[in-house]
Amino acid sequence: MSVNITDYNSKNIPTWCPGCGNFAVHTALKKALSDLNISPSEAFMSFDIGCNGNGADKINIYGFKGLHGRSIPLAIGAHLANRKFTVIADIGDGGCFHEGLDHLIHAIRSNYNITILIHNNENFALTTGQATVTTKKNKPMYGLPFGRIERDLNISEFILNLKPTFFAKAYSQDPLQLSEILKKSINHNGCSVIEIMQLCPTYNKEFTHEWATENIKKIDSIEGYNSNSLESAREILKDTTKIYTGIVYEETETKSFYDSLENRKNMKTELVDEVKKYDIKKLLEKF
Ligand SMILES: Cc1ncc(C[n+]2csc(CCOP(=O)(O)OP(=O)(O)O)c2C)c(N)n1
Ligand code: SF4
Repeated sequence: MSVNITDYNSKNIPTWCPGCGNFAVHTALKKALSDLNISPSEAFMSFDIGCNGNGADKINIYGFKGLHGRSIPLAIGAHLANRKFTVIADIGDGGCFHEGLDHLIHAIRSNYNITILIHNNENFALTTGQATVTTKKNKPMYGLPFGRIERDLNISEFILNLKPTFFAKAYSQDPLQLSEILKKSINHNGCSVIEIMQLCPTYNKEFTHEWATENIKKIDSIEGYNSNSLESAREILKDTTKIYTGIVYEETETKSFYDSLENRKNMKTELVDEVKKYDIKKLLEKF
């Protein structure tokens, strides 16, 4: 049976601000999943707290909404329990690079077969626009009238330095490109990281569609770009005058975490099939 994009529609009405990039990100996601003929009962998404996390009930899919910054470990758990699922971790730049940074690092180095969707709107939006690591330095933000004073951290370079087996950048208002990237990331057997430059017209007024149209370039337009080369990837991320979208880097040599487990070789069952049930009544009576 073929899957239709509308199968992913939920009855809940989005509460995002008009012009928010989250609308188009959800459209891209639904398109990618339906194009791959993955039904809502074969896909799982984890969410945390944030405007992006408020999308948890806006898509008809198996899901779990957890604490802020904890979307990635939830996705890892779901994936290891049942690899038949397509697993996507949805997270904001705040949750990913502040509350939950350790999870990103270990998901990448372990190479779990999940897709991590980072909504980079350059602020903590749900809590009304505080500065994150991606907020421009010295830009006045709620609670920080003179802006962030800490040094910059280029998160794209940071991600690349962790040597993910799949790393892409996207722009929320280009859902067609994002859905193509998503399809490749879902088919990639390893940890895929997609950093989405997401419009937030409420708290990041400088990052407009006009600015993006002027400054965002597609990696596909770079002649001879080699997405298997870390050097090529470093070159384009160094260029601070432009943002490049598309697949920055990918490699298929590194085995995924699960495929590296000797004790799971030739196993026909998923871990979830092997869960045993014990009657703990007698044990509880002791207390
Ligand atoms: C552990 C923890 N720290 C802080 C908060 C408060 N909090 C909730 S949402 C949020 C901002 C979310 O920002 P981000 O993850 O970037 O997502 P966005 O809202 O921008 O989509 C914060 C700081 C929380 N709920 N839990
Ligand atoms: S505050 Fe920003 S991220 Fe949140 S819903 Fe509004 S536009 Fe979207």
